[in-house]
Amino acid sequence: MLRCRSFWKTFSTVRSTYQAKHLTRGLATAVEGVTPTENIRNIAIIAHVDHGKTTLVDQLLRQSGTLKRLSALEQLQLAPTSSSLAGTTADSAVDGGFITRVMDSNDLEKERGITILSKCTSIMYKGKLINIVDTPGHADFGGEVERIMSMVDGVALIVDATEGPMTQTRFVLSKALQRGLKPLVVMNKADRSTARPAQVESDLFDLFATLGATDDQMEYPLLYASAKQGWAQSEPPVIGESSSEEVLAEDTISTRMTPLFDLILSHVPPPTALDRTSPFSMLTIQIENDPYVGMLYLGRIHSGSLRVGDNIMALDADGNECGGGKVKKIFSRIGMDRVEKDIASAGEIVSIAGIKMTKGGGVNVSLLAVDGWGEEGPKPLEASQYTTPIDPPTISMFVYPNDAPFAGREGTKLTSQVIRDRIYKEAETNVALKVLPGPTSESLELRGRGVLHLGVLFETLRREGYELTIGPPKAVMIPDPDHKGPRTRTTGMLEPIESCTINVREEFAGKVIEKLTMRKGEMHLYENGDPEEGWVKIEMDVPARGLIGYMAGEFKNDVHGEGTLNHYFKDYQPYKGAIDTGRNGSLISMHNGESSAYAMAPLQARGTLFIHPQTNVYPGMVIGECSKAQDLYVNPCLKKQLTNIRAAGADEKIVISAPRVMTLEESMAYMADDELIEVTPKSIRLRKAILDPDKEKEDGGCQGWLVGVDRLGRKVSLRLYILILGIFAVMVDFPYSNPTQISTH
Ligand SMILES: Nc1nc2c(ncn2[C@@H]2O[C@H](COP(=O)(O)OP(=O)(O)OP(=O)(O)O)[C@@H](O)[C@H]2O)c(=O)[nH]1
Ligand SMILES: [Mg+2]
Repeated sequence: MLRCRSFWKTFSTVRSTYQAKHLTRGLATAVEGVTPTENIRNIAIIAHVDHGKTTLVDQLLRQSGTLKRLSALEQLQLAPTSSSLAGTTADSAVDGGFITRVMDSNDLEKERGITILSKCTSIMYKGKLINIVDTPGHADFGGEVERIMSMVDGVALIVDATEGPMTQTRFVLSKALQRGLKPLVVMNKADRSTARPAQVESDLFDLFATLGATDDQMEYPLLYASAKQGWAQSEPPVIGESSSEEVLAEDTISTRMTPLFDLILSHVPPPTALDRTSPFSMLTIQIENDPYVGMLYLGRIHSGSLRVGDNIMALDADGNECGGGKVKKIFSRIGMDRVEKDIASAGEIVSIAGIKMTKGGGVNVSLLAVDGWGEEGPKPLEASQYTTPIDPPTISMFVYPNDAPFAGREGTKLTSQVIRDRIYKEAETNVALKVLPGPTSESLELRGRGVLHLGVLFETLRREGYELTIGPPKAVMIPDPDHKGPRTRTTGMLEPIESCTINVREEFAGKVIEKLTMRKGEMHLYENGDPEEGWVKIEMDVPARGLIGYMAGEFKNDVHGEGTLNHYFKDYQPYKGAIDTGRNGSLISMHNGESSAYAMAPLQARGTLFIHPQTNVYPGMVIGECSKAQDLYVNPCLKKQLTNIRAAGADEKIVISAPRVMTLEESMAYMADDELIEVTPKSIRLRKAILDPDKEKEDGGCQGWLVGVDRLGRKVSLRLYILILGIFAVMVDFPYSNPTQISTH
């Protein structure tokens, strides 16, 4: 893992240098000055996860001449050695002499091989400026798709020619249709022998109809393509022929994507409706931090023009001034490179530097020219009008400062105040993230779209040097408006339900259905695929809390790695009752020290271990999963007593199996209700919320007093509450505080 990480670090640096060098400078002249609106196209690439969006953008960058071919020496320097890439999910770094996955530019994206943030790039084609927004396909990052919809005038919906429309295809298409955009469809991966274009085409048509597309939207144009091989065509390929790779001379660039370029120009409307004569206005969609120029506010200019040196103000959604300043720099993009501009006008997608936000300055803030608004004065652009409504977060987690015995050993940012500041800053740009006060003054409640959404945030924080403790993920419940009578935590409450589509081999279907039914899932479709291939498609509605533990790990085991489970938020339904996931208890260390192979060997019979020998442990740290449904306190630090007596035989050889090492997201999905995860730059440790239950019983600050339990199952003293109650009783002349009344009974 460490080797992979260090490889990626070096690789990223080298790659960024090459990216900057190989993005054509010729485009810089083209985007200089004001681009006429009829020469602009703004398009988003949307799809289900892994359907090939980023690979398609790579091809558009290459075939438009924006990305240059690497020299032989550069290719050699970038080519990964087989050992350095072992265990990573990303494809080869160089393909056909070009850098791949240009848009997946941040470290986490490169390591995981997925897109996490929406990003914008530009290309020039036939004298037109095409701004392309690559979006993530994973359900947890759906907020990223929603937020960029207002910047574009068209979308390219990518669908895998084998898999067909999936859950996230439905989600992103519904968002595009809601905004009234007319999608063009690219059936990608048409080179694969498993492609079934006719069936996928029919499924797509049904999906458009089900989502209530208008007549205009129903007449979507469709191209068959292979982003990997770099071609697009209007006819379905003849299987066998399509997969033949084009052989090009060293310096020739393929032009086989031409049908797609032409379709973008003809199908996506230019932003001509936007008014360039009014004063400047723009809604910020994304905020980036640049070490040289500071905060950059990205968006599509809604009206007017902007020049370097102009004074602008920032208004929040309620019209309150929340910042402003003199424009220092205006940037557009080529590949992942920024290109400076002196002037930009309505319809263009730009980042602006020089604005200082005073309070609440995040996304959805309107940047406006200071003058020229007439008597009415400047008004904020209504976010609801220009952005797509963001679906509610479904998962909630509590975050605390790290208070475990090893706190402060590995991180540099430890206090609740620095953690709080960083998380509130994140919430300004991470539109699907909600931050609320937590159960204690030092804690926060974070609400997000899924374990991966919040997991990526925690992973980012630990890389920045933060140490935190996080509580178990819970589904966000909302009150049922139709419920009459008293409410409890579950009575009168609605819980989020996820619609799941599962594709598995027939022999594993029973196991998956059984597990999801145990988790209160309801099946409403079981469809046999091609009998020769033996795959089935299952659709089930499952409470979000039931999916939390199942998605990460257990599902993969149940289907032996062959199968997919995709889900999207369906609706809120009445609480479905307690879920027994059948998780076993934990093996918990009761000693402080270094674990030893001698002590761990016999523990293997008690369950599965999570740690290696020579790992530092503390009392209350979870070191494994017990084979029974109960927690077991063990001593993993026991050392063999040395004596002076020589034994006749050799010592028995100690054999320790490889521990089960979980990633942060796997740990989040695995943890029990009374457990916490300690997240530090170097370690992810599972621990009990109460580290030492015996000590807690003895003192814990609650001796002899009434004891309450907080939302994490931790004991809290009710001393203060009793004191307040007492004072209150005296003040209101509570009957029992009157001695005469007591003596009469
Ligand atoms: N055979 C084949 N594979 C493709 C094609 N396009 C993409 N792939 C592969 O599909 C995988 C996913 O491609 P990406 O471009 O990362 O997919 P994505 O839609 O950007 O994924 P997310 O951003 O994570 O949602 C990679 O392994 C690509 O090499 C294609 O046309 N044919
Ligand atoms: Mg991608």
